[in-house]
Amino acid sequence: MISPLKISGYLLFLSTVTCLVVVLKSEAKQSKTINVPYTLWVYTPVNYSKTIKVAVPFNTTFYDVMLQAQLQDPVYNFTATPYDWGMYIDQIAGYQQNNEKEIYWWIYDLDCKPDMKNPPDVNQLSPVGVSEIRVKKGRHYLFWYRHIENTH
Ligand code: B12
Repeated sequence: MISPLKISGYLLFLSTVTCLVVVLKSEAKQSKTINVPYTLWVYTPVNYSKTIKVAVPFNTTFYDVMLQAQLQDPVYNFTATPYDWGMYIDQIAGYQQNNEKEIYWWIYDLDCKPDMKNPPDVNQLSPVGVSEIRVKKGRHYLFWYRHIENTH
């Protein structure tokens, strides 16, 4: 006959092990590294295109991807201004936004590689800025320097 004390001891041990497994699993998921494809396009029609892959932990912000990208390749150098919404990107690769001509940097969150023959539309614009985008496996991020028309 097993004593009730022993049973509760076993149960306590089992629940501790289960908790430990759950914690370890979630930590492993968090520390998982993903390769994030980040593309630059300039003008419409696009006359400059470049893609880089940046290795970052899952769920990192896209702003952190940008910081990492500019360390890997100086073409990805950018300037940003802080607002309540996070960081606003006003220049990448030497292309400064132009208020007069209404040309800005637009961020697209895509489920496949951007294709110049079938460019993304307004529905594929990210609803949030770079500080709020959490990068996910399988997503492609495009920053397109283009006119405001059909975007906002
Ligand atoms: C005008 C405007 C723009 C202009 C900004 C022109 C400029 N900077 O000179 C344009 C059309 C270029 C633009 C772009 C974007 N915008 Co905008 N924009 C607005 C809008 C309609 C009004 C802002 C404003 O003038 N406020 C009044 C002034 C006095 O206050 P302000 O603080 O000085 O305003 C500045 C900031 O808001 C900044 N700004 C504008 N948009 C964004 C977006 C982000 C993420 C940040 C950090 C700053 C920022 O530019 C404004 C003018 O200098 C708001 C909607 C709203 N109701 O606020 C959306 C809004 C702020 N934009 C939004 C978004 C998502 C974007 C984009 C990220 C869209 C995209 N997918 O590319 C891009 C920014 C990309 C980048 N380069 O970082 C969202 C932000 C939501 C969020 N949680 O992040 C808003 C709230 C619209 C919405 N979806 O409801 N935007």
